[in-house]
Amino acid sequence: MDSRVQTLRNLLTGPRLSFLMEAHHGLSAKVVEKTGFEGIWASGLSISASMGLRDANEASWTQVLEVMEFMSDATSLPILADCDSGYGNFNNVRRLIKKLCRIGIAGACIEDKIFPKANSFVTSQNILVDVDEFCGKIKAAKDAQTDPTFNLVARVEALIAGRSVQEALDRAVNYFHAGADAILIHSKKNTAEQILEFAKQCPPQIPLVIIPTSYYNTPTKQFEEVGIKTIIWANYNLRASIKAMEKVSEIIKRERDLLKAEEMVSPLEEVFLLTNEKELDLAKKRYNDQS
Ligand code: SPV
Ligand code: MG
Repeated sequence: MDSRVQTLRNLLTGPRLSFLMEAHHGLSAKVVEKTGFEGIWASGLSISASMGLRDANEASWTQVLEVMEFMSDATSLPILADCDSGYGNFNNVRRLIKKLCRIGIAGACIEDKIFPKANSFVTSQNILVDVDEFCGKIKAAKDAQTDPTFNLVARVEALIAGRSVQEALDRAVNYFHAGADAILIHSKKNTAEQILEFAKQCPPQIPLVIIPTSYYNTPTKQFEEVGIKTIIWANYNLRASIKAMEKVSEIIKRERDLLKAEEMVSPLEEVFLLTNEKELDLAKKRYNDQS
């Protein structure tokens, strides 16, 4: 059993509030670990955007998993993989979960929308799948996992699709009974009212996960008070990197030299530290490498 799987289980279901920070490639995964976070959200939006693609299943699932494998190799943290709607039906989900277990991913999140998915913030057309069909996908995922503690998070998109809190609760309870280890309740409202109402009414044995991107102005304490277990900071490293790249590109373009840009970027030593160049040096000596 991979200990990262158990670590993620503890984060999702343990007694205290936990946080997963977004990463979208090996390097950002390393930065998240260095910062001191305990777990990583492998964001579908961020991975596809970093490929220059839309968050609409334009990248194939094997392309996405290739990135996740680099992330898994790059860090010792547990990774919760954003797997959109599972890249197809129950059968695609089975293959997906087996592969995720093989590449050291600690958990998968699947959402109750159709394939191909649309990003919850981009479109007003969020088409939900039937509850029974999604429960079938959850069961298929749990039957397929090769690690007994692999974590399956079922994401409820009912509020995103404009349905009631009651429908979201019904879906959450059904998904939990189908075998989900935790429920991610998502909302695109700019206040947390619906999420807090949902959390108060949800049976306490269901571990809840949220992504407060649109209601970012809510103090974390309020989520803690209603018993939410995990908060995902979903796309902040992607957005931070866009802003940083824009700024440095603009300055270099304008100045036609590097003087002002130098203080805006990490020193090269930091790159070598993150990729652990030192280890390669030592290994070359140990193995009498002549190249
Ligand atoms: C992601 O990070 O890809 C997510 C979160 O699924 S959201 O973009 O808010 O849908
Ligand atoms: Mg996503």
